[in-house]
Amino acid sequence: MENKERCLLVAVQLPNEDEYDMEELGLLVEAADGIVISSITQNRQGIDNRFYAGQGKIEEIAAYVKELEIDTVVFNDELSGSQIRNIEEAVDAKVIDRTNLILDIFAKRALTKEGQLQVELAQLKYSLPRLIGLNKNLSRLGGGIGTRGPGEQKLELDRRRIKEKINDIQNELNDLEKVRETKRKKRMKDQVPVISIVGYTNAGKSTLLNALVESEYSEEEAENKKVFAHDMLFATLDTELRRVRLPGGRRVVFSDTVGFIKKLPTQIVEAFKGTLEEIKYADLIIHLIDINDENLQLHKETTAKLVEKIVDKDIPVLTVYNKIDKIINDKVTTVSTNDIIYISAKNKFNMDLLLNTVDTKINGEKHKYSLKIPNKDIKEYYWLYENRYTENVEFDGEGANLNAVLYDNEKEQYKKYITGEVNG
Ligand SMILES: Nc1nc2c(ncn2[C@@H]2O[C@H](COP(=O)(O)OP(=O)(O)OP(=O)(O)O)[C@@H](O)[C@H]2O)c(=O)[nH]1
Ligand SMILES: [Mg+2]
Repeated sequence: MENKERCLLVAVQLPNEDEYDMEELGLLVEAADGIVISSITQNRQGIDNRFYAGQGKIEEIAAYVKELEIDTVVFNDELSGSQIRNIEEAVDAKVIDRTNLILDIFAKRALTKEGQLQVELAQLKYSLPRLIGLNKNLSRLGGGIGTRGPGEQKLELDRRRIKEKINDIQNELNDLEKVRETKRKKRMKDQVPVISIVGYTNAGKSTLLNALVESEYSEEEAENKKVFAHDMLFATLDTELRRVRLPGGRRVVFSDTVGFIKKLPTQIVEAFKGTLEEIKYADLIIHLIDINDENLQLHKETTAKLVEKIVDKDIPVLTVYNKIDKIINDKVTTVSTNDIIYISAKNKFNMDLLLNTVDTKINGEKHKYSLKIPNKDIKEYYWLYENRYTENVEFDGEGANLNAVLYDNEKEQYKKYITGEVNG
């Protein structure tokens, strides 16, 4: 507890913007392992070029810093390099902005090589214009002996190095993208449909993926396939794919990826292009929403807009409301339809309904039939056993008798084996 950075949150509220979500900023600080000591909001007509907030506010912040032993002042929006330095000087504490905070959380969470490179790229892109800010600052001071010249030279060097590094990372990411593409092509060739779970951070995407995995594998196997799910913003950074069988028996892949947030910094959107663009190749998108989210509408729109930005074609979207086990607003209905499903990923409530709906969206309607497959066509049986739901299999001398689920568009193909339709 003692070692946590003590943070003061500062938001400038402009008249034409949504009310700033201080609570979310606080959750971001916690995800970065900081502790929120207090917060200040200032209503202003515009942003102050030098100090972001008004000068009077900055003095107030300086007093807070002293009084409350603040280590770090966190601002609600992106600051320029010179603003950061001006404020740091005035308040005598470290100053960071929301983008930097998110980058910091991302840096902590990135587990894969690709994730780490993406974060580094975003960090470098964030720092580049801020070096220029420093540069301006020095020029304004006019330098003085021994400051301006070398300072500028060093800056130029830093800037060049950063640009080189950005290039290197970009190349490495391009190589990794090729590996990803190869895997994707294989899935397409094998006709394995992909379902992308998207949603605002903390909606329960990873918990849902884990619930799906549990329905599929034995306890021990499932344990090994579980992804990290936690009550914190941006618990997941890397895209995770898991194979699951739909009720009709067809194998699909569910993917869980980085959560969205309002004003996701552009450096991150750009750097995480590879990860985010996986959504483009989905056959179906599950938009997962925390039904108890106080800013549900805003967060829903944020996610929808980001998806729209990334995806350039029409991919069907299934809206899924999660966490209905702890509904706090008793006015909401929880009656599922073809396009809206209510679940509890944590309690595994309505998982069958969800999987059945996904199955229908991807493969169309299905029915269960009794079949008789003669020995000469026995490989048809093996295929069905692997790829469709089958039960009550019995072999007699002539072949296999079984029940199997067939999707409507393949009924014709199996017509000659079908002996009847099975209810239920
Ligand atoms: N009560 C309740 N809590 C849930 C449910 N599903 C998930 N949670 C909790 O919500 C928190 C966030 O879950 P995650 O699965 O990590 O959420 P996420 O969408 O993957 O979040 P990020 O990876 O951070 O974007 C965890 O504490 C979960 O236990 C649910 O159905 N009911
Ligand atoms: Mg997650």
